[in-house]
Amino acid sequence: MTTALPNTDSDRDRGEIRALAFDAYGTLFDVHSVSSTCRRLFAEQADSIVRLWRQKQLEYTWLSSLMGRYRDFWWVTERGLRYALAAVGVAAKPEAVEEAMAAYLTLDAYPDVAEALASLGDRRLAILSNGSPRMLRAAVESAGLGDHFEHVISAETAQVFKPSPRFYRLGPETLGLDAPWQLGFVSSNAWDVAGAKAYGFWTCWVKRREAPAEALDLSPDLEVGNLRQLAYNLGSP
Ligand code: 2OP
Repeated sequence: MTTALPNTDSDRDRGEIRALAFDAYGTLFDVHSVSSTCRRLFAEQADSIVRLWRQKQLEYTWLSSLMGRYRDFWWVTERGLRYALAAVGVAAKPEAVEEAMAAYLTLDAYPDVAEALASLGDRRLAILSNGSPRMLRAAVESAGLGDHFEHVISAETAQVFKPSPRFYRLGPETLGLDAPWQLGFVSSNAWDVAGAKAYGFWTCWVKRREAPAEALDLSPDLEVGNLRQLAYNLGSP
């Protein structure tokens, strides 16, 4: 049964979409699926570590871009983990840090992803992510999603992270689109959706967690609860 969906299409016309680009971490891949590894490594401190790890990983991408000191997503991810361990007071052995980091290369895809990508198969699909090329290649292969994407586009090419316009520009450039609104951008990270909307994309927010929308003047063109609802809303091109 297809659930009735809030039709929150706003000013962008979805009919102009020529390609869809997906955020990776939190949208296609569940960053909290490192929790089982962290629980084995860090016991009762694991949940605090995983939450702080994701928060710091993102903060370090924003600081890196604002300072003009790009370091790749693997580097900021490791520094975020080191901060989280120190903040929670866990003195982890180097091999434990390595094992937790390795889990980032094999994150679980959310259960709705494969089916939704298959049903969107008559569209041009890409990933547009902060992830380093190696991280994204590993996660896509590990989740068996490789056949769905025409391009896997990494911040590495722009040497700057989201929400910089210099990052989002990679999408239309790589896909050969004439205008930003011909790209439909899909993310579960509301701050990422705001940045993509500011750049001019048609945007869909996949509200995977109970959290309010950003209190900014940049709302998504469509809000869904999962990627199946996105596929249902978009239908065929
Ligand atoms: C991304 O995949 C960090 O979720 C963000 O670009």
